Amino acid sequence: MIQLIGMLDSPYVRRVAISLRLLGIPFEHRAVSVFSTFEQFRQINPVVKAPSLVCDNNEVLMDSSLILDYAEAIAYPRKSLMPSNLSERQHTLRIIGLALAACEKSIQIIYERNLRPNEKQHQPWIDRVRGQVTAAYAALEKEFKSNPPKSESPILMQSDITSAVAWQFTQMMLPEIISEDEHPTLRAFSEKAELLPEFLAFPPIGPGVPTQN
Ligand SMILES: N[C@@H](CCC(=O)N[C@@H](CS)C(=O)NCC(=O)O)C(=O)O
Repeated sequence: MIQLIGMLDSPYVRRVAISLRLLGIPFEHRAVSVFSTFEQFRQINPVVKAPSLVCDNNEVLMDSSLILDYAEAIAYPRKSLMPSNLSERQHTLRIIGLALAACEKSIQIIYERNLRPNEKQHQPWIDRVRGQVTAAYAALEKEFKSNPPKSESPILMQSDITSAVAWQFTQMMLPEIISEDEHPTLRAFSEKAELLPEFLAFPPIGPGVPTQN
């Protein structure tokens, strides 16, 4: 059985876990941390990137979007979380790109704060990244507002999963950066998504990023 390696407090690991479940692909989740169990992770993937996916023939994949590309191929033609229509797919890719940028920039702030000593923090860089997180969520809110997901529908697409996971992650880790009140559509969507069985099955739990300060 394929193995998903990484902690669920990583939005990348969590989007893959939820997607695999929604695609109906059986897998074993191994909660190995890139920080607290670095050596154990290195034995599985010397590059130490979460998520990693150990395939049935022991080949190791990394990067959530590439893993999801592989997962889509396994599930094809039975199921897909991506639209096949070109213009819908274009829009879906835009939403996923915004949500992934929001994750990446949130994580850069967390790493800067936690992994570098106080005296080595560079405020102009933090301010720049903060502006990028804010811009990504402002654009996502605008997209969700103008094209709200059909919340009654149980069919979640990859853009929905990644947006909900990203929002939850930033709210959990950097609540002071993105105001819930300024993102009512995303907030409401995230609240609904987090109640779905596929989200509840993979709660965002983990040791977080150790702090040097
Ligand atoms: N673009 C990658 C980002 C993955 C990523 O940065 N994961 C973090 C955990 S949230 C990680 O592996 N951190 C350890 C490191 O980069 O050294 C993806 O989509 O999977």
